[in-house]
Amino acid sequence: MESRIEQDLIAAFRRSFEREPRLFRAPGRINLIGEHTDYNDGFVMPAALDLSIWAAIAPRSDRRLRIGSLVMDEVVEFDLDDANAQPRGDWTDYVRGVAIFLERAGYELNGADLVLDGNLPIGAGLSASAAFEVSAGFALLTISGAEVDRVELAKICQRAENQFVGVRCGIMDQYISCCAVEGSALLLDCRSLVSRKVTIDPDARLVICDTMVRHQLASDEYNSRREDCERAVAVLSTRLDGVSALRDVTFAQLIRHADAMPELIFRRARHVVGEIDRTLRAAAALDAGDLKECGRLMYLSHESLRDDYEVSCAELDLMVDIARSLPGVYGARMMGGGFGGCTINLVEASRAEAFAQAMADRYRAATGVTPPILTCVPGPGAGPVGDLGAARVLAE
Ligand code: GAF
Repeated sequence: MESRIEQDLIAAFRRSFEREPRLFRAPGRINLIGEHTDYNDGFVMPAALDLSIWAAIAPRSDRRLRIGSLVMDEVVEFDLDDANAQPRGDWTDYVRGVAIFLERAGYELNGADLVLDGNLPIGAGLSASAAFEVSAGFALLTISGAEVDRVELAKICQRAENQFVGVRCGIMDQYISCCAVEGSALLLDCRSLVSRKVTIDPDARLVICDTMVRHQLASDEYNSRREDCERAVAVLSTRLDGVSALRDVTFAQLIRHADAMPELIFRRARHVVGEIDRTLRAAAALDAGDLKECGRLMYLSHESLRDDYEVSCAELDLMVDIARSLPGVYGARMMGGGFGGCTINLVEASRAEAFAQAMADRYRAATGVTPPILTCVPGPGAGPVGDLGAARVLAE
């Protein structure tokens, strides 16, 4: 039995294209800790949300892509053979970008009719863009008769976002959308792309609180943080052997060479080097069932993102301050790229409901905004929905 959103998508597809689609789904993500470390070859600890983007798709006999959504009246059309493809500056770029970069990677795609939509809020830092890319990529590959290599698909989706959409994101969001494991977070080494499961104590809940702040300039700020990291690496690699990313630098080495770089660049690097270390410690703490230590590291992560990396905002700081003052909270921090979006809170299971109520009340009293709050139960990665393909994935 399809969910409501799946039924709506199928109905919209039938209306637009007068035939039957297949359905694919890709989840958004949360991240326990490890922020702005992925593009520095560091470690992250994401899990899949049970909110997703779905793609309804049917193949065409020509090389055209026709893309619609539940909320968009028009159907946008592209030619897969257009050698001069330019981004339109809207969400269809994620779909078209992935198609272009799948072909550049050697896949021969069929043309297709697609309708995409989901229940993942856009611009909330829950990685809707990666979910658009991955659901479209999974769908296009499958109807073109190709095997889906999940890690390869994640890399191609990241390339599309970097080079077609123009955001120089790391691999975390696309990786977890493709490779998430139900019931666990993953500790991902963003250099080797090897991950392992991290189990969250059943006595704790991951509570996501949305500030409702959507920052317009976030992608420019994001790209500029990445350049800051590259400047730090350029300096450190002239002084230390074997440094190709901030992952290769220890805290002691960074401090020793602090005078070689501008203070701002030093602070950016201090965040990244410290955050990689915090992420590994948090994984060890969770392995040992030490929720207090994991929470302490989450608070430190927030302070570093706020003060050294400067990607927080007043509303995120307010939410973390409120969390600190509430009973049963192990730790809290801003999550994702920053400048708005959500916090992630590690909360005692028995207090999670009271926490959500108190957070909503106090945030509303301070800002006038009612924050959406949800508890994340880590879900599975992308795949086909409700057909033989789904059975195959479940059996893997
Ligand atoms: C965004 C990016 F897409 C990720 O790659 C990651 O860098 C994150 O911000 C910050 O940790 O979600």
